[in-house]
Amino acid sequence: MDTIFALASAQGKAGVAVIRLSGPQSHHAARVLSGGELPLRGMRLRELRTPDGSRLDDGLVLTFEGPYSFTGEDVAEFQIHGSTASVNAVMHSLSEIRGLRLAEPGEFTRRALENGKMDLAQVEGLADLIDAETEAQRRQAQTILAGELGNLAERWRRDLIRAASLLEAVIDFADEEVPTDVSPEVRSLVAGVMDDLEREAQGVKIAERIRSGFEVAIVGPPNAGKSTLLNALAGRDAAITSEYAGTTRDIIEVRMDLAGLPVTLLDTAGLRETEDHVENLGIALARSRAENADLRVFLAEKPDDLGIAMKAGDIHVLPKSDLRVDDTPGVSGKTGQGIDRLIHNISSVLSGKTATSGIATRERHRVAMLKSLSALSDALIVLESGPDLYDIAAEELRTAIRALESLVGRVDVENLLDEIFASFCLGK
Ligand SMILES: Nc1nc2c(ncn2[C@@H]2O[C@H](COP(=O)(O)OP(=O)(O)OP(=O)(O)O)[C@@H](O)[C@H]2O)c(=O)[nH]1
Ligand SMILES: [Mg+2]
Repeated sequence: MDTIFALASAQGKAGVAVIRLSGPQSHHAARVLSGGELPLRGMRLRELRTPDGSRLDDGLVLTFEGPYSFTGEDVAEFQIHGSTASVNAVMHSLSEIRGLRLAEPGEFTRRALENGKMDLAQVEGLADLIDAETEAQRRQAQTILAGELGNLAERWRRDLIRAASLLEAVIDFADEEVPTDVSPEVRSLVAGVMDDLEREAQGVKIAERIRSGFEVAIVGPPNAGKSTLLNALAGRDAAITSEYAGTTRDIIEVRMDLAGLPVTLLDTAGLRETEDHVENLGIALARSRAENADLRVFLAEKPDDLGIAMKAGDIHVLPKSDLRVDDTPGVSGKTGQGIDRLIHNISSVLSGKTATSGIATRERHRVAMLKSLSALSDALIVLESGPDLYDIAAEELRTAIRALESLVGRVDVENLLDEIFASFCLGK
């Protein structure tokens, strides 16, 4: 096994940079640069020197002894001053030590997976945590990283193994008197797991939104003030605004953290009948993006003459509230009036949607759960035929169990690993 090293902290200037090593030579390499003995596990402040004696930096040297480390191997870390030149100098010295090489993206985590320090779902949770920008993303990633999907899968697996073994007991003792009918217990175990799986599979769609962001489209007639509103929400001039109707033609996207939820706001072309070819292209784009968005904000006097149907949860607000003489509530991108209430309304609709998210977060999880569900519903059908077909029912249960095992990477995942690790950054 090679010893690998990489910068674990971000590239660029920083107070401190962390360089991590993992593998059999990692403690040896740490001793070479820090000029002396190090504890198997612990921390020392040392002067770091190149193998031929010139000074690199002062730094903390941390050592971890496998298997009690992130990767499960012997690990060492240098915490040095975070300049590009200091990092490069230390990395260069490490590259000259025999048996050491630069890590590939995700390689530390891959070793942690291979050494059983984390399961595949936790690896995905870690990738999500590194990418997390908002509080909802952080919380969701932490749940997976803590191993909760693995725990859930383990509970389902135990129930299904119990169900399969009940059936097998009947098969094994087919010639003898079997005192009890096992099918009610099998049925109830299977139905319990199926309920959980259905709920979790449905929750994945929302969980994926938390990972990748909700889309909220602002729609309305030309000149309603959509672009002005987008700019006010974004806190910057992301879109051009003008008194000419038909200013916005492309979709303008602004990513923001809206009360802890990741949201991509879409400003769209004003909806109207027009002869202008380019404007019409923009209007068609506006309609299709608005249709597919998670939520639409209708900025219009009347939301129903726009040719886009309002769906449950959509929000209607009256435009340019600063110009109104009556006191009907509305919003003004110009004065900021009503913006807080609009943000509150958007975030409460989206938070309402997140309530149905479960623990599973990815399409991969959903596919595995659906596969398991379909085998379980087949098993229930076969069970109806009585003990003669119990062997077939048991086989269906085993198929369902294998599908669940793929959630945490016990089986059938070799082909997935490259894809999952491709999303990792260097040094993780
Ligand atoms: N008084 C007032 N004027 C506004 C408000 N919002 C926008 N305006 C003005 O109305 C005009 C149109 O604003 P935009 O934000 O470009 O409108 P839009 O809906 O994006 O228009 P299109 O891109 O053409 O569809 C501009 O002159 C803005 O300054 C508002 O809340 N109050
Ligand atoms: Mg506009």
